[in-house]
Amino acid sequence: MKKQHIQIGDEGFIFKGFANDIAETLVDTIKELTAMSPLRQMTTKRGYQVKAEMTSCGHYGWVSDKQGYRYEVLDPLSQQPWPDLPEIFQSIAASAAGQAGFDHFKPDACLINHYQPGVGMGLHQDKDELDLSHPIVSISLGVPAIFIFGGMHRNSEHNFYLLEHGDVAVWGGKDRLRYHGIKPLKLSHHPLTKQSRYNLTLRKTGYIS
Ligand code: MD6
Ligand code: FE
Repeated sequence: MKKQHIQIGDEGFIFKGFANDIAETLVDTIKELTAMSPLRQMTTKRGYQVKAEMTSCGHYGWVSDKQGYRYEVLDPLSQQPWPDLPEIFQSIAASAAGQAGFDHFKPDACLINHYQPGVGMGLHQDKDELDLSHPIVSISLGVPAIFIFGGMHRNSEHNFYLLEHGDVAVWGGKDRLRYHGIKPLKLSHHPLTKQSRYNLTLRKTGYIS
């Protein structure tokens, strides 16, 4: 049976339940990864705390501190390389990207976000990657969230979409730099994640590895 998908842009899609069959394995894998590179709250250049807890796996990890945003090959907490990108992350991401029309997607970075009730993420663009021809693949796990999908400017009109456990969003091409965010999480419960939500965003940084 072909799964339902929602088109959110010319080259942007939400594939409902795309990761349902492996969702429990993904959550277990996140727990293994965060035992190696723990979730932590980062700060921005201006000294604000990023509310969602974050960590990374893959060759590059996304880091924010007083120097700003960037990709780093070492986890600043341990000064060790980030954990390897699990094969199951790579394969689900490549298959979702393929469904969206982006063949041969080979991510080298995966940002893991963890949200508790009341925590969201403000409107932002994902533009720290060097090669913007690759899409971003985003996997939602646990408690549902409302995704805000805007345009090329912070104040462009925006739409709201529900991202539920197992949903996979993919966007790239002309939608790659659209502003987006997550509304503060409502109090809810999921058997695998309790009151929280995880989001995996898989990227190809375009940096030489
Ligand atoms: C989230 N996601 O879903 C936050 N960025 O928790 C993102 O910021 C995001 O879902 C780029 C592409 C897909 C995303
Ligand atoms: Fe983003």
